[in-house]
Amino acid sequence: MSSSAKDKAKTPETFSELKVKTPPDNSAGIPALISVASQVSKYMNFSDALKVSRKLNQKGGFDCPGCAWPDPDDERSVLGEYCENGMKAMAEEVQNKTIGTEFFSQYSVDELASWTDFEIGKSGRLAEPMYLPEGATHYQPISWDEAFAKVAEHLNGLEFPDEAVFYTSGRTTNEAAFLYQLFVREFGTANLPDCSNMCHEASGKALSETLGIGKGSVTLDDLYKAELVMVVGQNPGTNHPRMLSALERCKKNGGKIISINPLAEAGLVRFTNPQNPLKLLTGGTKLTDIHVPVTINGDVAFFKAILLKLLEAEEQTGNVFDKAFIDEFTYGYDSFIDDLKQYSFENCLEKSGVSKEVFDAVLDLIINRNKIIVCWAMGLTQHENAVDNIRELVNLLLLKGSIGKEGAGTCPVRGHSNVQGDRTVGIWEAAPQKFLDKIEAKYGFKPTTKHGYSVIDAIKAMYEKKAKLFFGLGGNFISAVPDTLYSAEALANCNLTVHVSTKLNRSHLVTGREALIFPCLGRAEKDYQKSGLQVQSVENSMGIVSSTKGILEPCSNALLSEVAVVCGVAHATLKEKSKINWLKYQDDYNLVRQDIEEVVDGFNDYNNRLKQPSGFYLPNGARIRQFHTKTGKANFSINKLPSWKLKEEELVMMTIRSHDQFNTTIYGLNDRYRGVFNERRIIFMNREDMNARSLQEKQVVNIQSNFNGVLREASNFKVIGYDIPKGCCATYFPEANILVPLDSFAHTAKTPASKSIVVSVTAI
Ligand SMILES: Nc1nc2c(c(=O)[nH]1)N[C@H]1C(S)=C(S)[C@@H](COP(=O)(O)OP(=O)(O)OC[C@H]3O[C@@H](n4cnc5c(=O)[nH]c(N)nc54)[C@H](O)[C@@H]3O)O[C@H]1N2
Ligand SMILES: Nc1nc2c(c(=O)[nH]1)N[C@H]1C(S)=C(S)[C@@H](COP(=O)(O)OP(=O)(O)OC[C@H]3O[C@@H](n4cnc5c(=O)[nH]c(N)nc54)[C@H](O)[C@@H]3O)O[C@H]1N2
Ligand SMILES: [Mo]
Repeated sequence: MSSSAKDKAKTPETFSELKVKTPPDNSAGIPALISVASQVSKYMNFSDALKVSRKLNQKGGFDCPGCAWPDPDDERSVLGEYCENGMKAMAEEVQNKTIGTEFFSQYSVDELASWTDFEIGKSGRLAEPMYLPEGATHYQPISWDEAFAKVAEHLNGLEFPDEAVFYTSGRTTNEAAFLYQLFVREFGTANLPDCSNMCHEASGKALSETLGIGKGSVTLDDLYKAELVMVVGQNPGTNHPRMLSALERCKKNGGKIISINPLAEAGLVRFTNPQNPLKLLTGGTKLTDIHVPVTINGDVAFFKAILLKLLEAEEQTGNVFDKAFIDEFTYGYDSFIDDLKQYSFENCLEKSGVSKEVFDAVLDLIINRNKIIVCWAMGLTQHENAVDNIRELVNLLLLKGSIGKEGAGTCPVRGHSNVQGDRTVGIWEAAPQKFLDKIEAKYGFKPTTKHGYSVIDAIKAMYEKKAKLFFGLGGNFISAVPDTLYSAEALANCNLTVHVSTKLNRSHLVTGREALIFPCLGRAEKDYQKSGLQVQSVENSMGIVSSTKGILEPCSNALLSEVAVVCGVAHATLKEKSKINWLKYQDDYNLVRQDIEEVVDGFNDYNNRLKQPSGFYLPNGARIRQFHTKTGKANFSINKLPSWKLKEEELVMMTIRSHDQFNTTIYGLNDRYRGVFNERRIIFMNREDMNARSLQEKQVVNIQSNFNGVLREASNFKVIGYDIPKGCCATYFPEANILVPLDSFAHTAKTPASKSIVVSVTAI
């Protein structure tokens, strides 16, 4: 009998040989080069590696799929604007192995599901379309035409268009994403959940409401010129390594850096720029001036403590706040201050878990500085009160007039390389009416105005059989979403699951009754269409749109581009009913960009401006103090202190990334910067918490989460004593996703609260 969807969704609970060392206090440098060399030599052809390293993030080259950090507008390193983890991302995509009919006839779906995510990922690049018929144990080959016809038959067989769910992961380019949402809307639904729902959705909500734009306001140049950069809930040494070069430049110009994080992440402490041979020998730059070991979800408390002391100083001296800015550009100051005054400084500081000494040092750095940037990522967005976290840091920036001027502003650091662009061009289950009106005006059909499902709603709808078809443009849904076992049942309830992917992943193995895998070109590969070699475009974390063009021959002749897949599915499904000639877009992507120009603001002269070597900036109101909010001003907000009531045996757990993974793609089993080698099933704990539970180093435990009376359990994790605040612990994503309750998410944004899960730990 074949294993259940739940069994297949779980990561195997086996161990490797765990080694633990003292975490280093320096990042990048020579060990980073060694790590790249090892990945490249194991998994890539040498000539590909050479080509890729020369073109990665170069002007006119291709955009690294590793992260959304922008490339410098001015000089770019001659060694290539790449980093250790960027090259690891490439070694993963440009693998020297492919898999197709032979591989899938050899291994059943059940067997593949028993492999670790690391093993699944290293099997090779997907090279042909595959189909899993109902009841079959193995995937089998299928032609593209037949595959498109299958999707069309299922879609057209649904009772309502809302029974289909169309997920997007953030690697999809602007061109593919625009066409995809256009197809979905013409088909008749707005069910467009995306990885952003699990990522920076809370930032988008908080920033739109307070500053009138759901994106950050700063440019790289601002980072170089800031007097103070606060890096909150983010681990750039691992997840955005090129950001460290920008922070280094800021330091050189006299800027100060504060990191606010339960963990003293290595990259922030000291950084050796791998592109600077002198630094490699001399040991690098100390980046962080003050590290603030805040407790998990202690950020609102910490910011409130700061705000209270700034207010006190302002009342005494009258020169701490930027009153001219507050008067002219903001709304809600008085009620914000009235609310703030109700909090006690001591209580806030205690709740933040930060010592008075560290607090005073931080206050000292903030009080007289007026060019402040706050950078943040998942440490702020994946909590129930995530929107409050972000609104509270905006309050600080507003008091200081630190927005819309040089060297100051908001910097939510995006994850996937084009997650921001996807949203800009319409991947949005709750798109603004203005955008829908433009679609109607241009194409002559009326898109539904009903909001579609976000990720969490989509899972519930599939579980309840209200949705019956799942289509994923990229990503690894089952491993990325919360509540793995519930979500596995949700997917298994579908009639058909379809994934457009470069690599095999667990989502291909936790299927609906039937399943399809559509193999597609990766970023580094040349995209040949009728009109010739195609260029595509992406938007980075700072709102710059630039071109990306593959440089390697495709790993298989059977691959299609994402654009071609979308056009193929749309054409087969909508046929003559469609108002759109789908196939013409795939012949020439310039035509897609012409349409984007007409429908989305800020893309005028798109095709021409894309030829500029560094791309072009999209308009950004907050950057120029034009706040497109309901009040027409930048809004102060009122945020509550979260109230944590842990029982004695409970801990708060965050699920984080190791240094050797890209989300659900596991590059290797090490987490070098945290001193962990050869194992991922680990839980970092404070040593006092270990003692209180009589737990030894490397002891095997089970972890339970009890949420609203529902018990979830993840088995077999090894304990590692670590420098983490008392009452807090950490595990890796996706192994611990099984513990993240589906109903625990950010209020109003629905970002799963994967950084604050209440758990207890039991020895076995
Ligand atoms: N190499 C690599 N690069 C990546 C990714 C990857 O997996 N690998 N993923 C990409 C994606 S999609 C994203 S979204 C980003 C993710 O980038 P990050 O957000 O840096 O990733 P996480 O590992 O989730 O790290 C969150 C950090 O927040 C801290 N933290 C957790 N809870 C709290 C809290 O309550 N308060 C504070 N102040 N800090 C907290 C953790 O200790 C950790 O340092 O990176 C992108 N880039
Ligand atoms: N517990 C917990 N859960 C989390 C998080 C967390 O911190 N903790 N983080 C959340 C975040 S921030 C995010 S963004 C999501 C990530 O969720 P996803 O974006 O769904 O997951 P990824 O692991 O990035 O997707 C990897 C897969 O994408 C496919 N792929 C790679 N490149 C391409 C390409 O160019 N085209 C196509 N079509 N496919 C490609 C490959 O098949 C690969 O297996 O996970 C979320 N889940
Ligand atoms: Mo993300």
